[in-house]
Amino acid sequence: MGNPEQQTPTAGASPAGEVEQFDAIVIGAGVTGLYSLYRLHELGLSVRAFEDGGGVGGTWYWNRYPGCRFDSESYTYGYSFSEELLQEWDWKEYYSGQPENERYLNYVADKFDLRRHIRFNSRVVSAVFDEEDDRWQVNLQDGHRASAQFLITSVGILSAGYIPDFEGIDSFQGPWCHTGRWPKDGMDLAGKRVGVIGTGATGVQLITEIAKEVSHLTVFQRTANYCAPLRNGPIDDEAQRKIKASYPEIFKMCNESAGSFMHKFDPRSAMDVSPEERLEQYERLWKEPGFKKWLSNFYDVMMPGEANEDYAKFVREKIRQRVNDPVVAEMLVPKDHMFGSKRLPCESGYYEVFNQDNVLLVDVRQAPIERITPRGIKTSDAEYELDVIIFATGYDAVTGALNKIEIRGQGGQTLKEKFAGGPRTYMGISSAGFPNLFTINAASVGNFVRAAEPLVEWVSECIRYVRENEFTRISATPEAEDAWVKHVNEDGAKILRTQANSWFVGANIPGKARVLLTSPDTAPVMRAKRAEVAANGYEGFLLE
Ligand code: NA7
Repeated sequence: MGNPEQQTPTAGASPAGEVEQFDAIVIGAGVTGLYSLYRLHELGLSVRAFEDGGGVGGTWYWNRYPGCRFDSESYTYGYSFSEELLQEWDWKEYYSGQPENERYLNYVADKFDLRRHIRFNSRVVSAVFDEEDDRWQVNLQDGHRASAQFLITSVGILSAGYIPDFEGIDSFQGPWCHTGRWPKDGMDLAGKRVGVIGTGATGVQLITEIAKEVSHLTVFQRTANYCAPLRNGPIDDEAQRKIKASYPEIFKMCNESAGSFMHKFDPRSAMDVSPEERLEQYERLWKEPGFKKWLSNFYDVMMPGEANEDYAKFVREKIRQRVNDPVVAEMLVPKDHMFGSKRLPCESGYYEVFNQDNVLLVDVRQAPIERITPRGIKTSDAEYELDVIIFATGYDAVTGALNKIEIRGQGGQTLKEKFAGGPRTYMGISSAGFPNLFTINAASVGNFVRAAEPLVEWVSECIRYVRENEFTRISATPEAEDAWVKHVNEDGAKILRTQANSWFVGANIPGKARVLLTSPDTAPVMRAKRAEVAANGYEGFLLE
């Protein structure tokens, strides 16, 4: 499916052949791109963002599929940099849906007058570092060209959609799309026989919503997930007032937690209390909304080991209780990976969908998809006739969006070649041989905006330092990069996120190196490391 909004580019239409000159170029106008624009503009730099989409929002622009919403608390997900913005914006639901999230990011763009610095419908195809004048030459698909000293890739961690290379995909006679490119005008699913491939966080949200309108739904599941009730609801006026009065405390809590969420682990081990007390806590937290069920639980529930398996058993039982047919229930119960080793989807009635007469669950681990046919999907067992196919098959995470751009650094090497065995960066931000490039999308951890905001602030501060001290180049030293890669590999191996084959480690993409794609550190540790690096005159960076 193509771009839902094909318009002519807005800002920066320049005469043919002219190369626009800026201090900094930002690729992407999503959450990090918008804030990067804001900060760099505040510093007095001339900045331009190039955005592939027809509007701002990134993830919240493209993911228009039914059911798409936050599963972090809305009021922890907004920007914190402007008190005025915090007080002006009313989140309507505890876990806000895509339309409102897109509206919020548009509101931010308008409030801070960012739109005039963004050129929409502008796909960057290559960026080449000019070693003569220490500037990035950026080329767009439509032939537009621009140059800047600094290049910031705010291209998102989950933006390069992945559709498995199924044979016959183009022979299918009905409409099909990937959830991350849901058409702006929607898909007509009412009364249709719809097939969904994928049961990750996206599939779980989508399936629950579309099961209400389709005539028949076939869900192709390869791996069952541990899903837990989201328990969303509207924010009433009194709660709104309380939230607005508590932002300092809310953000303080987020800043102190490992993943920047407003939840704090119980410092006790699950195994140090009696089975009754353990179960009482599991049950009490299960009734709570969102991620609290595990992020406020005994700390070792989210670490490989006995407590983790104990909690997994509890969640499996919760799933069994909600599905009428015991055979289907067993198919939905995850048994092949640790609780929390994959991203945990939140749901609002997902399991009950499988009690509907018009819903069929197909196990494609046991009988894999062989091909897409003109009439539907053929597994090794049967052919399923469908009117519409939806791919909720995930993303080529973190490096995928970077690799779509030909980024050439010193000596003509490309970032794609350099990252072939996994990302080679210093703190996710900078890569040796790619001066003045900030791979901001490769450095976020946890609750996205909470992690992105301090990161963008650090990068802007770094750029200010470089300019004030009249350096023309900054890049990671090969030694700092080697040490960081070693840290990611060694310490990453111990954490829950590397234990299963998921996008966290690139294992969802055939042929992609299996490496932790983000930092193994908690958000507070990451911020402290970056602060120390800056305080030591950008230790680990080569300033020329
Ligand atoms: P995910 O979590 O990567 O899920 C993708 C799903 O697609 C998952 O169930 C996969 O099964 C399935 N998949 C992928 N390839 C195939 C093939 N070839 N056959 C059958 N099934 C397949 O992506 P999401 O979009 O759901 O979520 C991404 C993030 O967005 C999420 O973590 C949140 O942070 C928000 P598998 O599990 O690999 O067996």
